[in-house]
Amino acid sequence: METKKTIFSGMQPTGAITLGNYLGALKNWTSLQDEYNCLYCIVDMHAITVRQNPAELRKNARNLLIQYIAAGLDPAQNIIYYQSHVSGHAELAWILNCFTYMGELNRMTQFKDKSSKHSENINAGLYTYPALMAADILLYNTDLVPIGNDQKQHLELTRDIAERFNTIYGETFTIPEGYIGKVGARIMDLQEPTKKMSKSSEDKNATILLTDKPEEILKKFKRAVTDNVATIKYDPENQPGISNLISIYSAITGKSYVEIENEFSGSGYGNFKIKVAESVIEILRPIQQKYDELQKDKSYIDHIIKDNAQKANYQSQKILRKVQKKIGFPSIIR
Ligand code: AQP
Repeated sequence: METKKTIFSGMQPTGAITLGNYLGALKNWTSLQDEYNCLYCIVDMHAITVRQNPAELRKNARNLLIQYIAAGLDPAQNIIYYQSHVSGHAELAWILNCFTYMGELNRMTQFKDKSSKHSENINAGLYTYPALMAADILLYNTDLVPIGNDQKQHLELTRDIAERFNTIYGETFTIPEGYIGKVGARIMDLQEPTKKMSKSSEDKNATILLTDKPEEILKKFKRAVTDNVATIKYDPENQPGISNLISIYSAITGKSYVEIENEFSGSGYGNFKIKVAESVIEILRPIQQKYDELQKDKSYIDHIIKDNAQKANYQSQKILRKVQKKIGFPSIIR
């Protein structure tokens, strides 16, 4: 019998998730669940590398878990869980920290970016974030990791750490690969279309949230920054705003950029913005309905949280024990 490959991915509960998180990641995850064993984590331990309000963090984490399910991830088929409920992540991260060089961490562009954004709080967790990410992935013998471009460097480091460990102690970790499937769209900020749409953005008009009401979505698209060229053409360098709207419309409708350019040739920006907004409203409508229903079913969600954490704990213990034995930690006497 051919065993299914394992996929691991996660999102940080650093805010309400955006259309960028959905089109770039979550939407694609839902198409993987039949073919792979998937673990989708809510990486709350990563989130605290930036200062969080505790009540907000707890709320965002629960909402994110509900959004995973509302967007189509089946909790009976995928393991959907909070990182902080599986202590193996922290335990393996410590071990991997001892196999990660400072020179490697110094090269990570995300650390440079985040430390310049949060210059008042450049903590050690932000610096060693890639070792925790390596632990997330290696803890489950993950084969494939669907990641955006911004995480490629971290995956490379994960592979290096795993290979280093395997060379010293013998075959232990599966060496993970990036998942090259349908490439998720990179969605840009509606107000500053040269930077990516981010859930932690301060400008409410810059992001579309998965929970935004239809009228809010329409309003935000109408206010989206465009240009004076007056042609609907995919040209991110010269027309970043319009190109972003094209890529959103393409990710939703499955139409190519050229098809979209032809469909809207001669059309004004105002009309195009409305069409894009309507497509977003329609794709989010069933997700929002399901999200509202799930929010009311506290006991069902609590059951999923408990049940999936148990499954993840069970799987993680196997590899963690193996690693602990290989490095020479004494066995626990039961
Ligand atoms: N704008 C985007 N377009 C496409 N994909 C995106 N992702 C994030 N933003 C976009 C993808 O969403 C997943 C979750 O990422 P994360 O929660 O680990 O954090 P992030 O990448 O840092 O996302 P944000 O929204 O920008 O969060 P903050 O504001 O907290 O930094 C990843 O697969 C990512 O590629």
